[in-house]
Amino acid sequence: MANVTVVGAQWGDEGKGKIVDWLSNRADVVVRFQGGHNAGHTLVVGDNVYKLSLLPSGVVQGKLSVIGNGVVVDPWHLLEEIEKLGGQGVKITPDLLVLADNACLILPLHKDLDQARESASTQKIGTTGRGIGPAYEDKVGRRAIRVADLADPEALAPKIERLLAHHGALRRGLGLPDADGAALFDQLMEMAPKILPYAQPAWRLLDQAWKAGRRILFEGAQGALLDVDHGTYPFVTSSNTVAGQASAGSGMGPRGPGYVLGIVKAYTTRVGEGPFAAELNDEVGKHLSTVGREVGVNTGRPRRCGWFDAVLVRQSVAINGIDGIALTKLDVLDGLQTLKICVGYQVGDKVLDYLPAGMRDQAAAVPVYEEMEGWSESTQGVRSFRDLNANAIKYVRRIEELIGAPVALLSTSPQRDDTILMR
Ligand code: 2SA
Ligand code: MG
Repeated sequence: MANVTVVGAQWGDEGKGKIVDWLSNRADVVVRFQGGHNAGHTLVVGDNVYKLSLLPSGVVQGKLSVIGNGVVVDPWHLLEEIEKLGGQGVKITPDLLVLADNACLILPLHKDLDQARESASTQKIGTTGRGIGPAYEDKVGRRAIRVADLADPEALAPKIERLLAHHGALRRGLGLPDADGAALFDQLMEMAPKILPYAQPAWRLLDQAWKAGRRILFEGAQGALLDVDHGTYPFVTSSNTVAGQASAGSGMGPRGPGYVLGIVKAYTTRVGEGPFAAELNDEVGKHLSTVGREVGVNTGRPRRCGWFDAVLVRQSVAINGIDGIALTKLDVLDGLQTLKICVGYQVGDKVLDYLPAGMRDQAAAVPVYEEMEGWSESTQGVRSFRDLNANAIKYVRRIEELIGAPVALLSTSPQRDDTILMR
């Protein structure tokens, strides 16, 4: 296996954690390249359930794990997560975990801003409230504090001053008290010795790993429809979530991503606000939500549920360069009499076969559905494609046809071993 990049092909929560964990076995290095601790990856290994939000899923398998430069890092959260996993018997040391020294930090003031904006705004995004957006703003605004700055207190002090000058005005506008620069400096200095042992030029380590023939697995977070360019803007996260970001967010360049595996749930969910044409507010929606246990890993928010949207996933296949998909949670559809697949959007008097870019068009899109017969048999835990019932097979084949990509993996339960390799 060459390098593999795993990305969410919908709005996140497609089951990336399980698939990355499954693939980690066959990889030498696992790399996160965007997002932060807004991600929520659940790994079920036997009786153990691991919930990760910032650490690459490879840590659970003891694989060399890298938090790349494209990630925004809340260092206090990172230390907590390391400790929490330690309590579950997963020991994380600087031999196992590498943090890019050029990654930008999420600070308490970013979280303040994220939360204050969400409560004040008339157009809520439904963010995770973890400071992700504001941290990326400071990164592209060239004001961020980066991991490497923690090793240089003399340079850090004026950087904090500049950052606070910018945040002062924003905070006052939202009725927040001024942030205390001296206290922030002290907090950072206290934390620095715990974080710095993990800090390294990650691009260099990846370059060496690549040259030594190591297999690298890139672990995407969120999903393509939450991408800041390609998603349902402005109801998106603040990073590029598509596979192309694996290059820039790790420092490996275009040779990085390799085979692109899109993770696709057999129906659709989304957390937070924003357009969702195939959303269901009926009994079927309730079925998907309850049977699929559709609740946010980090925030515990219920996820909105709807039919499979082939328009979105086809677009996702294109913008990510997806070679094959892993289809997850097919078993959640067990017992539904009729299944619908969204195959187009009616916008005004036109039927589109793609998601229009305009915010009002996205909100106005009415799904055009195709119907299929469901099945009553259980598909849960099925370990061979031939053992699926005929209607389930038809459904999977129809999805392949509509999205223009083959199903490479089929996951039939949260358990690591309930994974069918299709080709
Ligand atoms: P943010 O916090 O700025 O990234 O929020 C912006 C939008 O991105 C969505 N978003 C997510 N959607 C699904 N899953 C995510 N991760 C957690 C999980 C979510 C949780 O995997 O369960 O625990 O609630 C995630 N992260 C960001 C978010 O809902 C906004 O729509
Ligand atoms: Mg998730």
